[in-house]
Amino acid sequence: MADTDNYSSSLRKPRHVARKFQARPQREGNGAVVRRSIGRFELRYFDPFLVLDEFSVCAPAGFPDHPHRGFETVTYMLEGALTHEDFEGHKGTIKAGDLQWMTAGRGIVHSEMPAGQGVAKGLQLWVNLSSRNKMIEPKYQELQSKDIACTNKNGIEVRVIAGESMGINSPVYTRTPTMYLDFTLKPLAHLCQPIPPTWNAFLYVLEGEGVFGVEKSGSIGTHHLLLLSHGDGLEVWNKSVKPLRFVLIGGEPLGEPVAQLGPFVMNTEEEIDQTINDFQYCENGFEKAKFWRSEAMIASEG
Ligand code: FJE
Ligand code: FE
Repeated sequence: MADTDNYSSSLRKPRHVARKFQARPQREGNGAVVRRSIGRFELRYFDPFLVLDEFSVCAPAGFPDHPHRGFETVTYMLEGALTHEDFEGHKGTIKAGDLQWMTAGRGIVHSEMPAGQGVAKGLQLWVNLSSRNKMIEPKYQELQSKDIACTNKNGIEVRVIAGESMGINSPVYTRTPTMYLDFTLKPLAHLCQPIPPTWNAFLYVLEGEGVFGVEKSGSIGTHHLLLLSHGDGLEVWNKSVKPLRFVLIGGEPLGEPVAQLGPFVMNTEEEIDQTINDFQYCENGFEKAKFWRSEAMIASEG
């Protein structure tokens, strides 16, 4: 029997839930609401992950012109649509099921605003970059919903945002090795997903409720973040009568010092001071910030 079989347990050391956090709504950006799990006070950093926000935003609220340096933002849409535009002229709209994997590298200034009148919901994950990648050229990897690899077996549907699951691979290149899987389990379905043993991994529940790690443990529902212990994979059971949807995310820890000032994430305070300087004087990657404002910003000011 294949050792990736997701039906019978094939794990030597299953991971269990080490810590559980409930993500409560808070204000961010300009009138937007996020449920922040990673990145809040009690959970500053889960190497290599800096932030996980479940966002919900309706015009005119949004995330107008702001910078990033030193990490990647991964925006995965759940509902509605989000328009982004940056100071290089890169612009587009991502819709439910679409993905934008943005490597900010040395610098991006952009705006992220809901498209049209409905609510835009999704997840935004910030993945840290290693010191050797912090100052690379910015890059986008964008996938429409129809181009995201997915498969369906034994009551389990998986959409592979990054990494590999159930024999399916994502085309996304992750500079910091990362897995990002969106699972939906029908009632009675049982999942057994391998995870590289040295990686940090967590999951976030989007719909329904599930039993994670240990079969006899209690069910956990929406807006909960579960940090997993070390081990070679995760087992999940849907013992409810509704579908269970969650994302499972893992990454190789960088093991480097983190110096953060909001959307700037470097290794040392000196590098943060340099970044403030670069941003203020539009240098070292922020040149194009000098005369740029987003169309969204211009429109809102009339
Ligand atoms: C922000 C720096 C930021 N969570 N979820 C500071 F980068 C942001 C920011 C976001 C964001 C954007 C989207 Cl589309 C989704 C997000 C933070 O843009 F709000 C502050 N205060
Ligand atoms: Fe941003």
